[in-house]
Amino acid sequence: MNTSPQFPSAASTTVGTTLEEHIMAGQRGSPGATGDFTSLLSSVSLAVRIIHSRVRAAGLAGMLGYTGHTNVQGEAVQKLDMFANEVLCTVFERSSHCAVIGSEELDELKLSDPMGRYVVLFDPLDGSSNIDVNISIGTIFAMLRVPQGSDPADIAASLQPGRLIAAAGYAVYGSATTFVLTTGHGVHCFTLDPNIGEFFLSHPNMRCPDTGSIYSINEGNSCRWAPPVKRWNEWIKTEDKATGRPYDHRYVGSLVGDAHRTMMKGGIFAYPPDSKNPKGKLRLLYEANPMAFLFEQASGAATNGIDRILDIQPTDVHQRTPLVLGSRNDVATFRQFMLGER
Ligand code: AHM
Ligand code: MG
Repeated sequence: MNTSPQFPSAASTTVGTTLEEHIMAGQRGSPGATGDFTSLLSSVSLAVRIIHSRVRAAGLAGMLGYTGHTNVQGEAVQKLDMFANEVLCTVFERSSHCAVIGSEELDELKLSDPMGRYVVLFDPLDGSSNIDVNISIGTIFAMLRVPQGSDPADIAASLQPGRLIAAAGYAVYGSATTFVLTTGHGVHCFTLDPNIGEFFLSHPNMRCPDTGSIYSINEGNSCRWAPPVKRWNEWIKTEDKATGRPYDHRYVGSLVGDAHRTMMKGGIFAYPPDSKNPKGKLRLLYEANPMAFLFEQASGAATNGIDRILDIQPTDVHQRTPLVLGSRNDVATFRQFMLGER
């Protein structure tokens, strides 16, 4: 009798597929696809690998003669978030498929190729306050189609609700560099092999658990919260075996880090409004919408505390919103507190 372990055959699993193969398979499965979308996704992957390489060297910036503002050649050393912004703008401008570029680091939308069919919106380096302390940071992006017959120069092309997103994703430059992507057919996570510069599928079909046991919020802001948020916060810390409370508390302070943990382990991340940030802190177009699209694709949920993030009609490119995302049951419980139902 053969007692050797049964490994899945290479053909029976998609784990190990490269990001490029995954993107190409998506194009083959979409009859009539022009390849523009595929090409834009490849551009993001290239930008993320370039940013990864600079992030990994960031710790050396204080050594080897770097002064902080000029390097050994006397050239100005760019801040990492500015560098990431330029890399993304450059790859999208070169792609010729991108009509409009919007970035958290740009004051205004940038018109790119008038023939382009896509709007790309991104936070080039999320969690930038964590750069100098070697904690996970990341890149967040969303791609939308320019609505048929509309002029990309018209700002309305970029101010679309998140439910119309065609693709969204984020990269985490953490203990490994991972790239989490959805094109509206589930969420897939790829891990970078830095030696060969290739992303490999490591977590296909990610699913955020329906209920978790971790809550993530900047508790230092608690004195500035409205009473319903304070009540929810007390509730989640109160012992009750039947409902798995108290939840553990984790807060990285980089949305990509906190959201990625929440996606993998479940639970809830919240950045509610407070007296300092009455409209919330996070940006609707560059942070909340892409994350909300990913969480809904992974069976999770994302609201502003009450309403679905993806239904918000943006009115301004740099608009902020409260953001509550994670396991669908945990997000629903938070909503009950906000509505006074608990
Ligand atoms: P940014 O670094 O792109 O400006 O993003 C804002 C960050 C998020 O990554 C994170 O969730 C949040 O701000 C943390 O804010 P705070 O330090 O107030 O807790
Ligand atoms: Mg950010």
